[in-house]
Amino acid sequence: MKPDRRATSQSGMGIIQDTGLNGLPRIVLTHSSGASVEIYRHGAHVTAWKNEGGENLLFLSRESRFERSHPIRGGIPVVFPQFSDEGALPKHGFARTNEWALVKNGQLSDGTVFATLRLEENPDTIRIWPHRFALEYSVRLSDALAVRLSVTNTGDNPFRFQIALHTYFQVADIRLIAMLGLRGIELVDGLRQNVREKETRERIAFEGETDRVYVQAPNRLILSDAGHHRELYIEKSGMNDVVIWNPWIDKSVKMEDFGDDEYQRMVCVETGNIAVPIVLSPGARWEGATKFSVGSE
Ligand code: TA6
Repeated sequence: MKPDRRATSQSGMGIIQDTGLNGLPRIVLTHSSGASVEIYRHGAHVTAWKNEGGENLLFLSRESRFERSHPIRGGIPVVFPQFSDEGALPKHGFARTNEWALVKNGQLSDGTVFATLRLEENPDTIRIWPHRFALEYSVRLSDALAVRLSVTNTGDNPFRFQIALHTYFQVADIRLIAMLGLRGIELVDGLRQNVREKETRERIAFEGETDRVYVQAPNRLILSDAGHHRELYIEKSGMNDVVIWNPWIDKSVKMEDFGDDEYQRMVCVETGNIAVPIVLSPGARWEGATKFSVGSE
């Protein structure tokens, strides 16, 4: 049976907290321009970033589950403390399947609206990852979407982690997009036994399944979406690596929470620290950020 996806919503400026799909707690930020962001506390998951015209710039699968036991498919999953299956934890860690608390929200003098969410260890995380930590995630909406993530070691022993924002962009046609800014960067190709090589292309087009980590990628990248006549600008800081991913045909069919044809309308461009895990000593704090904005082509 398909999950009950009914949502209750209110409209308004600023910040509302309400109930989203399947009764999951949700936060909606609305900017005076009409742009908005929807965040589920389940995973601190940004599921929509809409422009003034109400168009969602992020991809969200029509087959996504909205259940406490599963990550949401699309939007911006927060990956922590493990990337993919590069360790013994559940794939991409546990931040995306835990409920975060809303600790702060408001409006800045320039009109930016924001919400800050927090996740700390709990008996379930301690059982699989025996560390005390505090994650804070701040989501700011202005004419851009800017997110900032921090990790603090609140325990007595050092720990190591990987972290990423697994952002799904909504594109008009995967065959018409290109990633710009990665030429000359070393990549690890997850589809070819993690072979390492240098990217030679100025414009990276998508012609099949793609799953690559670009190590020490530049801080400013462009996703050109010719079908939508727009460019998405991705600016990162404190995050070294970039992943590009599209499941293409066969993998899409195997993913039960993803439509068979949906690979044509999405691409993941992920920012994070993946190739070299971060080690935090007790009391230490790490911080990284990514800003997304849009321009016309
Ligand atoms: O970031 C790329 C990746 O690790 C791929 O290998 C792919 O499987 C994807 O993430 C999605 O993972 P998920 O656990 O959300 O199905």
